Amino acid sequence: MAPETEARWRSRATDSTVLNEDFTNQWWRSAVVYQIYPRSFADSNADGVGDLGGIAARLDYLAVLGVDVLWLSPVYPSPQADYGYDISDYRAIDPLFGSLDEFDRLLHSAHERSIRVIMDIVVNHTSDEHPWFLESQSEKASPRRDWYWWRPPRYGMEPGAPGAEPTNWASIFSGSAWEFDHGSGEYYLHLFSRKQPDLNWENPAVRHAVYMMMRWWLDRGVDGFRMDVINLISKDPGLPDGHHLPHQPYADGSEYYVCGPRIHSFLQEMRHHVFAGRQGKCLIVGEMPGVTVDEARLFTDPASAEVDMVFQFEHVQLDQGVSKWDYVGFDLRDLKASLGRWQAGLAEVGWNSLYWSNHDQPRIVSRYGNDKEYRVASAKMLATVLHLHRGTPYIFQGEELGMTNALFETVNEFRDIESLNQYAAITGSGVATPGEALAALRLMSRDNARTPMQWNAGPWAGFSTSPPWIQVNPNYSEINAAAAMADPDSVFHHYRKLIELRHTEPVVVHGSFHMLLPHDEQVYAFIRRLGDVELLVLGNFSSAHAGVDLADAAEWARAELLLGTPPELESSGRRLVLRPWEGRVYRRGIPGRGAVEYLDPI
Ligand code: TEU
Repeated sequence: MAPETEARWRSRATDSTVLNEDFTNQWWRSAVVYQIYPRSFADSNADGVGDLGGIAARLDYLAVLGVDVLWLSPVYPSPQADYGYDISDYRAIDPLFGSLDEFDRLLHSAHERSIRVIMDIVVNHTSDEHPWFLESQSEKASPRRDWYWWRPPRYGMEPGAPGAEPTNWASIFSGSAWEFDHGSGEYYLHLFSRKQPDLNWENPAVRHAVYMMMRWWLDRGVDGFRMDVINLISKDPGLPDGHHLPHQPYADGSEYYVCGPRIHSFLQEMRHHVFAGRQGKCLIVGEMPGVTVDEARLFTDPASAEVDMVFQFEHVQLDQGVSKWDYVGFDLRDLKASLGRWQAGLAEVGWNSLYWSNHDQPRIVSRYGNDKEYRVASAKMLATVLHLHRGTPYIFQGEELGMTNALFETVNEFRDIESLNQYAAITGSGVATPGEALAALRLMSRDNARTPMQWNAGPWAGFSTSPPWIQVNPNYSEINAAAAMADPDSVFHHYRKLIELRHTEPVVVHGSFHMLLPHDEQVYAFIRRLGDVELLVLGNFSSAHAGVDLADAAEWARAELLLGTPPELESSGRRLVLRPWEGRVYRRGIPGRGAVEYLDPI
């Protein structure tokens, strides 16, 4: 990396000398990451599927937005059974997306714009078409047999018969987590689809093959990795049966593979072998379903030398009951309790990632916001509340436009393996009618996030000149990047301002976090404090005006309004008033720190 570019990046790191703590090695604390799902971002060769050429053509858009890092969902060769999260060659680019040369050019163009690029690496499992698995499956004596989890049928059971699986574990994509291989008469483990066999990280040869591959991409200039389900790589080698779930054909085995017995030693070994000598240059974020606050402290404590931050799932499962398909409604107090706990838990050690959306979650404005009358207001408010927490924000493509969930009429319009497997499983077993199954998919399917990026009001929303692989959301004529960039009051420009704030205000990056009004059902309110600067951040999660009862409301009402629109209703001494779905940010200097003392940091 050219020294001047490094210098320009370091200058971006908000002046941390204020705190005399060396954050320069943790540049990502003041960075904002933009996630691209290449299949749905921009198509440059008219095949209806997004590609690297499409991303390259939109780098200036991303530079105007002001993001610091691009996270590319997988672009490696893949049979696309799980749209790239099933990799058949780790050291190439799928022709669907382009070529290695095109990738190198994209990387260079991004770096020229001071935008880093991290790759999505999927090493809990490979594709069943990866040469490693094909060789492993070829014969029991294969030198790669132990690269995967092969086991004989359950003792005394007819091979291939229901119940003969080595354990009773459910796959995360429905059905058993074991696939019977007629050729060898054994089963192989796949926590996701049968086309995604799990790698056996107990085998050091597997681990070192992965480390060499990751170094290969770093040597090529990439700036780090988002590591897919990385807390699932260590399984309890005894492979015990899991506990049965009501009305489910298979059991929950997660206690034997989520944050398994050797997870910390594997991640420390990975960090050492892959990132030694690259101190402070890369970002490593681990996706960790089921991770707890205490575990995240260990994973992200710099002293552990494992990962820089994790994606936890608590705040995106609050509206889910026994499964993601069992919608139970949303209560703002649950959200504040969850995010508040993560803010407190990682206040002294480690670091939080901050996200509402990604390629696995429905659109947040449709989920926790209001995608009808108050779409713009709620999209802005949700962004304000999230981006001003302490941690690194992630924006999923289209979130900066306030894109909404799609309108899927029939099951044939869905493309996602998780959704289609779920539909087949619950309608096939009679647990749900097709109508009930479809209703659940409409709410929670990952396809809600994967409809094409809406660039303009032209054909196919400007995503492609050909029919896309998945339908465009019909509201693209209103919601699109061209219209948003032309409207200074748009959700896009609001995100731009939030990113600017993170780049210019040390309190946004380094300030302590203090939750307010935890029991208020309408308002999300908190304080950020650094030195003698305080921010008050407010968000109204309702379609009604909301009062904010604070002892020093009158003082805040006179403070500087950093973001949001001046209040229409006069604030009384003890109460500020927010419009429906409004977000607002005040800043004040703490005079002689005599200011009102709030709740201790929770
Ligand atoms: O997701 C892991 C994961 O936890 C999700 O499958 C999640 O449970 C579910 O989708 C929530 O609805 C990662 C990738 O992000 C996902 O796209 C892949 O399908 C999965 O791993 C397997 O690689």
